[in-house]
Amino acid sequence: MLRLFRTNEIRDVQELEGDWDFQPTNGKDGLPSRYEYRMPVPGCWEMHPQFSTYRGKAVYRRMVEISRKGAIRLVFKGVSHTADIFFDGIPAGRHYNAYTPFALVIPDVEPGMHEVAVIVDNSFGESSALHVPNDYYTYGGLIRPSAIELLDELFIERIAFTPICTAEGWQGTIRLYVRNIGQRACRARLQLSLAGRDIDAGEASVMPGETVELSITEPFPGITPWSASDPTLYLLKASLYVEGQEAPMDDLIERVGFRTVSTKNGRIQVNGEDVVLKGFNRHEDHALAGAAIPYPLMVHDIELMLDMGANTVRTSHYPNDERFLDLCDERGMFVWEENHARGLSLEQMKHPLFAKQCEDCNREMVETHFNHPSIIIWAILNECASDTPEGREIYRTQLEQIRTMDSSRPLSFASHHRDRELCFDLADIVSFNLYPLWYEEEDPLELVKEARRWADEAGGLEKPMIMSEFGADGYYGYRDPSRVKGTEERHADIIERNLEAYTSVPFLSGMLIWQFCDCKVTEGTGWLLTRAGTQNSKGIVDRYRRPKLAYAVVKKYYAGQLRSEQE
Ligand code: ADA
Repeated sequence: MLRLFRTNEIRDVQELEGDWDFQPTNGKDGLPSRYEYRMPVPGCWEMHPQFSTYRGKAVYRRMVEISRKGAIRLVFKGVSHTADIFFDGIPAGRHYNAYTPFALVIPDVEPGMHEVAVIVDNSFGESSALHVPNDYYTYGGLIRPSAIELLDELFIERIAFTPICTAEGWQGTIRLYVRNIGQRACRARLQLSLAGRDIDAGEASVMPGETVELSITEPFPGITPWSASDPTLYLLKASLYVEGQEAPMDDLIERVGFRTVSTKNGRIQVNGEDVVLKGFNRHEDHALAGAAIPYPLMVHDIELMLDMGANTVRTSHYPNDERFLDLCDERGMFVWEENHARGLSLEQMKHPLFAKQCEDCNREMVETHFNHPSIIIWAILNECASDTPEGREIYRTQLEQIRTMDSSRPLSFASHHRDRELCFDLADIVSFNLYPLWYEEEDPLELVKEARRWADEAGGLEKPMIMSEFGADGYYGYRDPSRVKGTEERHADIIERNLEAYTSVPFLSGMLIWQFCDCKVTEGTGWLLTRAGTQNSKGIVDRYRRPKLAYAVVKKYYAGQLRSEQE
């Protein structure tokens, strides 16, 4: 299942799920001559008993049947972490970053059987600026779905929908991107349907090798807006006609919602109404599935969060699987989505490939996830060097890059620099990662008030503020009346003291617990990579989703609070 709705009725799309041939290459280059193993896709190789700690290169290979002559497009929703794609043994493209989708077009494919092979590499190395040993685990494999699409010379590459609320009612700006992969200039006509309206989206000439943008803004009277309590979604169908042909050549279906996000008077508004974000940071990690979380377990995660009364999830620290974002759209769960970076020092940010790898990640995140109404915040660079003048320039560049692509959502970044932060003026929302009662013996109420002062004095005056991380370790099953650090009791106490403080102050627009579920971390040296059990144990549920004592505490504050707000 690529998405939770059908994305094409005309274009022929074949999902490449199921068992692929698999071979670790143990450092050797090129494709192997023999495949000894089978590996499920989507999946992580760490789920195979022989590869539970394998880090390095491995090849996934399968045969595909192409039914007609022409171009094909190979779509990968997530390969962890670097992918080298081969079609019939010939290099077809490369992609860096586990957490963003990418696609490759291969022209002039003959009908018949063909080989698709992917060299997957999750090792750390000099050519990787973002993927470094860290407080989470980068699994290996084709961790998200993949597909093969049959194309003609013109196709709709993507659609970007922006809802607009005016005094006259709801409108939508729809931008369509049509790409010519053929040999001749073509004239394209686009037809749209959305919310019961059929719309002529105009015509354009597209030269070979070119991608052309068409944009229209239309009124959509009588639609029901998307909100957390009533997450109404609409299918936006685009059909592409080529001059001289009666039937459409290609189509693309997106799913959209009408809602606005704004920041005024120090608060965050959805559809003009102030909201307080109550939720979790979540790593895509599960004891039985690694980063390739199957759909029923994604549903389980979101149901657990809803059961506790949460309304928000932060995709710490990378863009998430589109099926999970689809689910958030459907269940009315707000999303803070961020690019892939955690805790990089200025020296790491000066890596020669850092700027390019971030720019690609930002672009792929915003372009591919643009239409999810649940995403209400884009963020960058969790806990990086935003306390230095050089770091500030990098933050400025990346925030500008995202703002140019999408000015309809507020931007933020999570900072742990306290009164040394230099970038609050660049963002729309100020966000703090602070761990009172865990890393420091501080009082959460005093600290949150102090954080507001730091923000006000450092360019964040009158901007909404979020406690984007707080929490404590609690080892599942370690219960002891002593309530020492690490017990479930102490974990629950610390979560309670934090939530008590954050729900009591009038100036917070959000609180996101670190974290929803325990997650595996990279094994290494130093305090971060030698965490007990090689995992970050600050989850409210463990890696199997078994609730710790803190679960009931969260539910008391989130679900109880939400109920009393409605009354
Ligand atoms: C940081 C970081 C998280 C996690 C957390 C912790 O704030 O953003 O990824 O490492 O601390 O558990 O200490």
